[in-house]
Amino acid sequence: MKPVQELLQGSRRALARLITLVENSDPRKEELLRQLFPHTGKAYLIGITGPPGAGKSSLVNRLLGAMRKDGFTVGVIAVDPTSPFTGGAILGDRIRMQDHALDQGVFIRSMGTRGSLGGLSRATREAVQVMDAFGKDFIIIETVGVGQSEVDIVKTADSTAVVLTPAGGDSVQTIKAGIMEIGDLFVINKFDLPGAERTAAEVNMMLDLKEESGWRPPVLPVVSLYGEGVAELWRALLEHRRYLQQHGLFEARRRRRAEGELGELVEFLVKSRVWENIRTQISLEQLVESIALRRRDPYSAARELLRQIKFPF
Ligand SMILES: Nc1nc2c(ncn2[C@@H]2O[C@H](COP(=O)(O)OP(=O)(O)O)[C@@H](O)[C@H]2O)c(=O)[nH]1
Ligand SMILES: [Mg+2]
Repeated sequence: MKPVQELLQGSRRALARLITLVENSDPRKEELLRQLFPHTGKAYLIGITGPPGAGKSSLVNRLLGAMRKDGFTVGVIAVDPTSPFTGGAILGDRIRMQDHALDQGVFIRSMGTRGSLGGLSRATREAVQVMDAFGKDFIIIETVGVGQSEVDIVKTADSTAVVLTPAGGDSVQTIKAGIMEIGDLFVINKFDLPGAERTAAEVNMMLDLKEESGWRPPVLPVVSLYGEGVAELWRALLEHRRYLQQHGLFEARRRRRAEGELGELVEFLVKSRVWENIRTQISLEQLVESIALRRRDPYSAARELLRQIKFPF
């Protein structure tokens, strides 16, 4: 197919078009991704996560500067699952990262729940594949670290930086549950604000309490507003990459990612096939009614539905 050839030859227009295509679950998507697959697996994935307003986009903007100075090409996917209408968030990301709007070595894409039928994490992963095939050296995934699906998204990254801020004394305590586990690096952004030292100390304390497992995540003070600490963050990311490679952990992470991808796809295909069948062939109304009226239990109803479905795929 033509867009694939164009993409592989470096067309940014084809890149944009193909991402839109996968995002909209176009019928041609599967075939396109299949064609791209042999060209993927080269890009290094960096996850940037943290609460809304922590300064993730501002940080990515600065990080892009450091990465470009070293000559790397970068793709950015800014995911905002918090709102179905991502206009505002997209605008925010665009404004924060506008330093690189005209840079041919940078490609920025925003994604929200609206455009991604059937799972934001799958849509993100597929957009990553397109950017990877295009030839980006690094791909940054910025996502709000609030729910399970967002955490799942950054779990697929090679290195993940959790961005925290000094705002409020209890911020670290309240968010630690989901995202403390996934941080390979911790950024205390807005280090210009009061309480920053204390937040950093708290995070360090929490990390010290964790069992040693080789890599001790660094806690890095950053002021994205002025670019302070960004060079150190970039260095720490490269150091983490080196650590993964030297300890054979890089392959392990990729294997875990492949396992997750496969599981996700199996579930997705089964689920969509099942509902496709149910919707087109079986009248659900009566069954629903009989469960609601307590004439029938949902387990046996579900089994009856599944017995009528045509497999295989
Ligand atoms: N004081 C201060 N404000 C910052 C810093 N970094 C970002 N901000 C501000 O925090 C707000 C949210 O930033 P944004 O990058 O959009 O956060 P995101 O939602 O995590 O992507 C913006 O008003 C930024 O200007 C910083 O280092 N210090
Ligand atoms: Mg943002």
